[in-house]
Amino acid sequence: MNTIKLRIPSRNLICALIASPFLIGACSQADQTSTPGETPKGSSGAVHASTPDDDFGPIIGEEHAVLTSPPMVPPPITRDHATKLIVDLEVEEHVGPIADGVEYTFWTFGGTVPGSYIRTRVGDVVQFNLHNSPDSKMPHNIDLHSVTGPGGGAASSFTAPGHTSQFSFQVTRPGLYVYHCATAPVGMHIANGMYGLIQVEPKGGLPKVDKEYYLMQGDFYTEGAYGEEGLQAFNMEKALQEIPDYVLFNGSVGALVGDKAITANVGETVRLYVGNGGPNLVSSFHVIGEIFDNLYAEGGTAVNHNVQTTLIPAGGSAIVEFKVEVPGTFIIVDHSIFRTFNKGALGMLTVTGPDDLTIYSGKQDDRIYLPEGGAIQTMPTTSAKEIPSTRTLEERMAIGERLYKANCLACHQANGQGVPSAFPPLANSDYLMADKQRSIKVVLHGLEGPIKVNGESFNSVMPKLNMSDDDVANVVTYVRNSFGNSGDKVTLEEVAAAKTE
Ligand code: HEC
Ligand SMILES: [Cu+2]
Repeated sequence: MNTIKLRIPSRNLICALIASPFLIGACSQADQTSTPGETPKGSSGAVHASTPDDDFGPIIGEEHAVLTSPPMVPPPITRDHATKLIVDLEVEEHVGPIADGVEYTFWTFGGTVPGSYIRTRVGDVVQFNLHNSPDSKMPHNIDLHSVTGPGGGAASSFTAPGHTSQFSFQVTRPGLYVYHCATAPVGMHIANGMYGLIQVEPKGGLPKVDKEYYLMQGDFYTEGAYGEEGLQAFNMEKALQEIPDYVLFNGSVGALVGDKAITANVGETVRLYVGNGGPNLVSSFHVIGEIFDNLYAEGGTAVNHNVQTTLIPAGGSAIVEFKVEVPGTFIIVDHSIFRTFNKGALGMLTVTGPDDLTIYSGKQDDRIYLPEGGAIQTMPTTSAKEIPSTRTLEERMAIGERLYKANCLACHQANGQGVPSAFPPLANSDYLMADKQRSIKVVLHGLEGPIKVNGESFNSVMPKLNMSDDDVANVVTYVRNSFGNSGDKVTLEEVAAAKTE
């Protein structure tokens, strides 16, 4: 043992000094096998040493995963072996309330924001069937942070409307993981609600508690300010500036308030599985009037105790546990507190039962915690960037190619070939080439409704992309001179003209 222990630091030092990724891979593998027996295996809730437990036992049988909508979670897993776990998750786009009198077009995993809760046991081989509803306008995919593999499954799960993708992965590390859509524009898919949690239970499960709930924070960016009535469109500009109108638990203002509050009885232990979908903000998660007895920080294995507020990164999670000792209403907040009282990040845990005047004596009045209402928000007006008024065709092609890859490729594909019945081709597109002004307008404003491209009918939505005039000129120049198309350069004047028409 002594000799092994002495070898480790020196090998690590060598590994750290070697730049080759192949050698580093070999190093980390050697590290894993050189410390057998030093880690307590499968001890749930314990702080693990560096060596993960990769002995999952045999995979026995198969079952269909129970999926639940927030704030509920499926029952704890009781089987003592890994299995083949079949998950069927449907992506669905719908208009729903984001606040009283305010509607938003949500894109969802399983019809809710956050998406369905998925519960697995370490070692399970998950067969994932991602269905994209035929009513969807967009392709979607899924990146699960519990997956070890490129893109977390994103590349294998790109699914056009009305299609199903299947892929499999083994869950090898216990914890609480975020999943989200990773289809470009990624930020927009996440901002529209495409995230949820997948739990990987350790062998033997987590310690038993009385109540378990599922909460997930997300930030939303709308054309209108907080509370402005009507159907509100996604606002790319605010998303880029990271100034949300709404910061929410479970997808709408009041989703966990009043008779929708989560509940417990005095004396019970409560476990909250908390995620943060972002896309931008980090949460300072706090329950007013409680202390987290146990905190699985960042959804990992190490347990901290007696914590008041925990940071949950965008794309991260936490598991918090506490015993409720007195009755009352406990307010769940993001302690970046304007988000709570002015942007909607407020939930409630209602605890019923007898008072304990030693622990807390005093009158409670939860009215003082109710949201203060809409904040007055003025959006900064954007001033046009300084850009050269003339660019050569070559310059516009070079910049346009980069813009195409970042903004258009996800839908129109690498060679502009599109996706049958979902995204029209730009390659040899008669629609694109017939009318230059019209093609500029498509990129400026997006496009909705029936069109014909090369004899094929499309009736879908292309989102507004909020590009500068210069970038519109660059990318339209690029697509009109690529993939078998040939046209001339698009100028700033032509973009300006298309805007004013
Ligand atoms: C989220 C998917 C998506 C993205 C991103 C996207 N488009 Fe589109 N695009 C569509 C859809 C869907 C249509 C058809 C809309 C309809 O049916 O009315 C379309 C139509 C078009 C058309 C007209 C039809 C044709 O094939 O000629 C052009 C031109 C076009 N897009 C260019 C672009 C460019 C350039 C970009 C990047 C700057 C881009 N699109 C980004 C989905 C997308
Ligand atoms: Cu998506």
